[in-house]
Formats: sequence, structure tokens, C-alpha cells
Amino acid sequence: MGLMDGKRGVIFGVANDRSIAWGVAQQLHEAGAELAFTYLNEALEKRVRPLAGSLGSTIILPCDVGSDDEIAAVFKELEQQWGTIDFVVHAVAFANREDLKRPFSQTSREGFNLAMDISAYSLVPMTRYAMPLMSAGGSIVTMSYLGAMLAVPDYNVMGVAKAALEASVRYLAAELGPQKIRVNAVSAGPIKTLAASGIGNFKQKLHTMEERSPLRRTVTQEEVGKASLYLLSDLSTGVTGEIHYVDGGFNISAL
Ligand code: NAD
Ligand code: 0WE
Repeated sequence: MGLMDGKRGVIFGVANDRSIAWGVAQQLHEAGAELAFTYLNEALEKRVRPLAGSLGSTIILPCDVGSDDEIAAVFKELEQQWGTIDFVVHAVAFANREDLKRPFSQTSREGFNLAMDISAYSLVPMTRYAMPLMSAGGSIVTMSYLGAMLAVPDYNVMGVAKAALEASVRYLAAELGPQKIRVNAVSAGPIKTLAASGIGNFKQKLHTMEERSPLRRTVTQEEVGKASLYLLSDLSTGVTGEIHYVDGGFNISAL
């Protein structure tokens, strides 16, 4: 008997087996959930199909979250195949690589808008199109980072986008609460993923976390997956609009 037996949902953001979204998918599958996956492009489709297949998933759809039409098409397909869904996992982010090393004041209008569009706004249409399929209630989880709250060196425009994402979580949670749809974020500590491998000095960020976090180590995709499982399951039916830190206590520790 699993925590997620009989529940169905869709996961946005698997790129490979190191993705945080994949850590979440594995936990949901072990708990008995039925999963659909989306991928950004054909290059990633080659990685996502076998991973999804290994969890028994057959609904694997393309989606660039920069397009409302592509997001709408995903939920239209889910409605045709399943009728209703119980959860959505949003684990996507993107900013121009140069904007994660240049001084923040040098961020271009285009770079700012791109980071906001993909990393923050996308949660809004995702929620909008998911809502009609969540007639019995549901749970939506997105991924954030401490850079939303603090000025973390080099996180720059992504920090501003994560601040907008976390505020969006609160506004969506406030609006959808009466329909028993919950919206929360997991704020993860640094983890070596594809998105992180594009960051200069990422090793240093992991090292700082190992030295200064209360638990004296980094966190894993599995740990983010387990916290997400809690937020997506009926263990957390009283929880919405929350930013749930999975960072070994780093956020509470000054030094
Ligand atoms: P990842 O590279 O495995 O995942 C990022 C995903 O975003 C990829 O699957 C990529 O295809 C997708 N993506 C980018 N642009 C997209 C678009 N236009 N449309 C659809 N998908 C798009 O890296 P990850 O670290 O697993 O990142 C997942 C989430 O976790 C992100 O929101 C990231 O900000 C967040 N996060 C990461 C860390 C970390 O240290 N790795 C820490 C905290 C939060
Ligand atoms: O959200 C992120 C990273 C998201 C990300 C990563 C890339 C790299 C490749 C967004 N866009 C891009 N664009 C690319 O071209 N994290 C939480 C991981 C991360 O990134 C940092 C961090 C941490 C932690 C950047 C600077 C400082 C710390």
C-alpha cells in the first residue's frame, strides 16, 4: 500500500538521471503514483523516454514552457488520456549563462525577461491549465533556491526570478485553496545537476555548504524527492503557500 496509490500527475523538468525532477519521479513511483513526463527538445527526448519507460510511464510529451500553447497541449492530452490529475511537478529554470557570471547591474532587458518567463511565469499557465483537471483537489510543487531570499553571489537574475516564483506560489495558493488545490515550493541546497554544471565555481558552492550547513553536507536528489513526495501526498493536506527548505539547515545558519 503506497502513499500515492491511485494518484496521477505530470513532471516537467527531467533532463537526465541527475535531474532533481528525476529524484522526485522515483519517489512518486515508489509510493505508487502513475506519472506523465514532458521534455524540452528532441535531444532530451532521447534521455527522458527510457527513464520514463523504466517507471512504467507511457505518456511522454514535448513542452517548451515558454509557450502557453505547448503547456495547454500537455494538459489537453492528459485530459483525454486520464480525465483528471492529482499533482504537477514544476522543476524548470533557465537564464542566459552570461547573466550568471556578469555583474547583476549588467543584465539585459531580454535576459531578465527570459529568466522570468521560463523560471517564474511558466508556473502560472501550468497551474491555470492544470486546475480544470484537478476537480477533486490537487497539489502543485515547484523548485526554488535560497537566492530568492538572499543575494547569493552570481545567482543574479535567477535570484530575482526565484523571488517572483516564490511570491507566485503564495498568490496561487491563496487563490486555489478554496478548490483544495495546494501550491508549495521546495527550496533545495546546491546539487550537481546539468543546470548546475553550467555554473562556474559550482564546486565552491557545494564546498561552502559542506563546511557551513548545520548537517555539514550537501543534500541529494533523493532528499528533495522525499520532501516533494510529502508535499504532493495527503500527508500535507494542511500545508499550502509554503517554501519548504531542504538544504541541511544552511538557510538558518549565519556562519
Ligand atoms: P536540470 O538541468 O536537470 O533541470 C532543469 C530542467 O529545466 C531541464 O530538464 C531543462 O530541460 C528544463 N528547461 C529549461 N528550459 C526549459 C523550457 N524553456 N521549457 C521546458 N523545460 C525547460 O537541473 P536541476 O538542477 O534539476 O533543476 C531543476 C529545478 O531545480 C530548477 O528550477 C532549478 O532552479 C531548481 N534548483 C536547482 C538546484 C541545484 O543546485 N541543482 C538547487 C535549488 C533549486
Ligand atoms: O537554479 C539554479 C540554476 C539554474 C540555471 C542554470 C543554468 C546553467 C546553464 C539556469 N540557467 C542556466 N543557464 C545555462 O546556460 N540553481 C539553484 C543552481 C545554482 O546556480 C547557481 C548557484 C546555484 C546553487 C549560480 C550561481 C550561484 C549559485
